[in-house]
Amino acid sequence: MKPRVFSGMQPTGNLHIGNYLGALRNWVRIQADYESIFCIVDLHAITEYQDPTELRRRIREVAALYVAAGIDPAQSAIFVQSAVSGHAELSWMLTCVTQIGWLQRMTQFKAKTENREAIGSGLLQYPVLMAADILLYQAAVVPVGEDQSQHLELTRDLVQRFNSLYGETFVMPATSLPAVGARVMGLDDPTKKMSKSAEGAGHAVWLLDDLKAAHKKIMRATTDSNPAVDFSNLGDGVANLLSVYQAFTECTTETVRAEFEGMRYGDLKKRVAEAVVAGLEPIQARYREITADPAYLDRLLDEGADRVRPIAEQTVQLAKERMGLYRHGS
Ligand code: ATP
Ligand code: LTN
Repeated sequence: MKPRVFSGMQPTGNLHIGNYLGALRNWVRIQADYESIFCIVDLHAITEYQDPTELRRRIREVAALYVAAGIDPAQSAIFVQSAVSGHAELSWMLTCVTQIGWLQRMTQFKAKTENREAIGSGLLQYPVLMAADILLYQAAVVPVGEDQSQHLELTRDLVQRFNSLYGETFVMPATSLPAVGARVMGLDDPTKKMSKSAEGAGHAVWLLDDLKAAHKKIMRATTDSNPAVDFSNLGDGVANLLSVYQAFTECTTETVRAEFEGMRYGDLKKRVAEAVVAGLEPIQARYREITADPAYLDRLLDEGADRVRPIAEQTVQLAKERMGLYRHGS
């Protein structure tokens, strides 16, 4: 049997090229080598208020983008987290073996709660739910962008703690980061990670951006006061553009160096913009095809949930049995 891979994205906003290069494209690449399970994590999304109508729409949009980017539903299961009750159940069991201090140390929690007064406890619990997602399917590999590394370390700590308290139960999952594009930075501010929830029209290129608009955003990206590419002195903005180019064209670092050393920023941006547009065009074409038939997506998500539910149920039973919960085990 193939080892399992699990990953997910929150339906909290438009997907951007960081989500694609950091995670989604890696999923597409490895899906054939694993029993692949890809989730739309709506329970994570509600850790911050979401307008219900908008959330419903976004769930379908993210699902359609998974397929448009190349996830093959015949090969990989695609489903919505809240359709499988085991996520919430296992999350509670794991909560009880998690120390509050582990959660308070998470940089994402700290960043999201900085200068805020009313903080929902879901935000603190967020990494426990993420651990439940992964452990529910006994996933061996979790392909994500770099910002999720710390959450995966916490998942491994939880496996260790649970297994040592209750006996071997969960598979230890490994993190898989892409070689290039694991942390795409904002176009308007290359010191900040490109993010779904950031404000600012020039911050991110969305996967569904009008292609002309996408081109324009790259042309307007923040660089630095140098006139041309100098590899001995690369500013953050230029380094980000070069890695976006390398990720989209799948060329080597040597090729990038040879092609761009000494090139003026205006010309560099044009090349990067062309590479991004060429990468987005087929995704958008497939997206239009997929969304032309709404029933297709419903079917696909129902089938995905039906496929993974028995695995989830088995793990929940096992965890209950190990913990001595009512009527499980002898
Ligand atoms: P938000 O910033 O609103 O929390 P997000 O853009 O980080 O949202 P997520 O749903 O949290 O999006 O992330 C989905 C996947 O995309 C994760 O695997 C994450 O690591 C990856 N990812 C997110 N942003 C980037 C980025 N800028 N570069 C590379 N990978 C990214
Ligand atoms: N926290 C992740 C989304 C996520 C996830 C997961 C990723 C939820 N559950 C399980 C990998 C495996 C994020 O990208 N913000």
